[in-house]
Amino acid sequence: KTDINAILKQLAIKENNEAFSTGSIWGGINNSKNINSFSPVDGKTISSAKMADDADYDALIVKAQQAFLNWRTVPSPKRGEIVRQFGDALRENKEALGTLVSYEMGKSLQEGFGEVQEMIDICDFAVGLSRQLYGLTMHSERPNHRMYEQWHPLGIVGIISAFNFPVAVWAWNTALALVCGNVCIWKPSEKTPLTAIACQHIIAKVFKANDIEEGVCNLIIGDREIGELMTADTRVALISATGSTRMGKAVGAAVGARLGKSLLELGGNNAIIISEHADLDMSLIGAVFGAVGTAGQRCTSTRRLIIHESVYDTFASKLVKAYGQLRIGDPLDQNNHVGPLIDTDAVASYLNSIEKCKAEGGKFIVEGGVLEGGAYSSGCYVKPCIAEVKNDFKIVQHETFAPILYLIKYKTLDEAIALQNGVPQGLSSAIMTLNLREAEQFLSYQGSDCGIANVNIGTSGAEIGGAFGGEKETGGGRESGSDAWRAYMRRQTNTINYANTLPLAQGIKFDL
Ligand code: UN1
Repeated sequence: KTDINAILKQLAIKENNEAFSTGSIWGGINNSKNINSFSPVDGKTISSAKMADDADYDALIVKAQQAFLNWRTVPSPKRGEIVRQFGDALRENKEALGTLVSYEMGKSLQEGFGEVQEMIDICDFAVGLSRQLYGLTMHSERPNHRMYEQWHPLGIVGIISAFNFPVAVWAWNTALALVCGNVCIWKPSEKTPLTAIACQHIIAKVFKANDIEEGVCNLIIGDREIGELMTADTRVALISATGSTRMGKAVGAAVGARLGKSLLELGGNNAIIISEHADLDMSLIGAVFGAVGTAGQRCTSTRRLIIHESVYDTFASKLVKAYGQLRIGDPLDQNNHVGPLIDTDAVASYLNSIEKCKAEGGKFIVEGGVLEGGAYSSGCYVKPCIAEVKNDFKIVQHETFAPILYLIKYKTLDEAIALQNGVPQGLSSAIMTLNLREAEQFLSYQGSDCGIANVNIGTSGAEIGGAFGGEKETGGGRESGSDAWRAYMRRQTNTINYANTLPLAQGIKFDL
């Protein structure tokens, strides 16, 4: 049995949940407002964290601004070395942190460990990147001139993260932002403050061991008001926000109003097309993991299956059988496939979506419902369910963060692609097919309109090496691998004249 108290102790939460000695955790000292961290696993309150107020926020910004002045002068590979040490510290704490993620957020232990693995992977990626922040050089149109571009740090990067990946998304942003020379302020989800405090302890120790001043990596525990202060603040150069489309629109508008930079990772409405040329057994694993993994609470969760009419009945019955075998329960017990939803509000929204789906004519082939009593006493455990629907149902167009899977039938690939694209969101997509023509059409300019498009892989479980993000209401931002680092830097074009005359561009003559 998992000893949560020992884990809290290892992560320095129990004995000191206000501030680690290297500081940078900001919670109001005279503030009576606390955030309770409640585990959806057993309904218990794990601990509480103090909320920061406006004055804390201001003090924090001043400290971060000060820290930036020095941090930007540390050579990037040296910053990479600190991130390397952070990755090692995560390796040491993988089990404890992964377990706390599972307990505070409710995802399965395997997925909790997987989330910490993503953090380790992005650290490794960022270490290499710290020597590869390349700019281009260009040929000037003028003789004896040199033109090139450099990438400079932005300053303060504000990170607003969601409960579903309570620590990995922070690490994706932080590891890149740090090697790029920025300082960070993290506002985690109010639903998962303890995993955030644990991460702050881990990273603060690394900074301290390297004699780096406080203020490079900061954690602010607060509610929406703190988020609003950050988004409106011209001292925060970039806001990287992960969450619902509703939240993202508010953040995008506030940051846009001051012409700041934002990187938005918002909702998805991810579909897998199951073609008549699909390997159905492989498709089953991708579809079921995509739909019920993390209890359907990933941005990349599979919400819709678009199935060819010739394999529809066969595949639907495979799904029903597979759902019948799912074990729902304590996510810390590795025998279970599906853990709880994050809280009872999420359960209410799940129930509400099922009702709406039925009202629009959805036919459930696997019924949903809330599990009660005994091991389910937190009230957060629900049954993954499956409904046959039409793509244009209002509820199908909407992202419900819960394990509700919608089935849609198609005849032609063009129709399937149009259905797949026919939603406001554009994060992840997939096709299951062994037919090359179908696969290539799906990946082409006439195919999926999403930021992520896979063949013979489900919609969730992206690796950190690729750029992560999506189009349309998903917000357009890209995090993690590829050249996503550019979002954390400002580009400067430099032209140097080493001639003894000053020719003007475009051949303009201007003699004095
Ligand atoms: C998210 O759901 O916010 O692709 C991120 C995946 C994970 C990340 C999901 N690597 O499912």
